[in-house]
Amino acid sequence: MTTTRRNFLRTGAATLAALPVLAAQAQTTHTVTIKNFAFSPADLTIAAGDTVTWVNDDSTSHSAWEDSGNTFDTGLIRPAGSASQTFSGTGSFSYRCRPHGNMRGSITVG
Ligand SMILES: [Cu+2]
Repeated sequence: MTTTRRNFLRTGAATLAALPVLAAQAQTTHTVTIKNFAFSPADLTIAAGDTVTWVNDDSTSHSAWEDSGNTFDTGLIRPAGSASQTFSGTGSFSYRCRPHGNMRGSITVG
């Protein structure tokens, strides 16, 4: 079978049209559980566009506060509560719980 120029162009256009769908499907929500005064997983690597949801399984309020204070701050998450943050750009972000500064974690956006 001969591939005509017209067929080639049609195939190429179909491939390009599928790309945004693939990009949308690649976005993932990751869960970080807060329990016993610790983030789990403490260190998490995600892709740009992904969302991290912190779920507080402890009986006291916690937060996830990026160290520089400029990238994200969930504010206090009450027991059984959760907070989410979407990371659009790449980078490495260390964070801590504001009331309990020894609770530490990191998000690496690759
Ligand atoms: Cu805390």
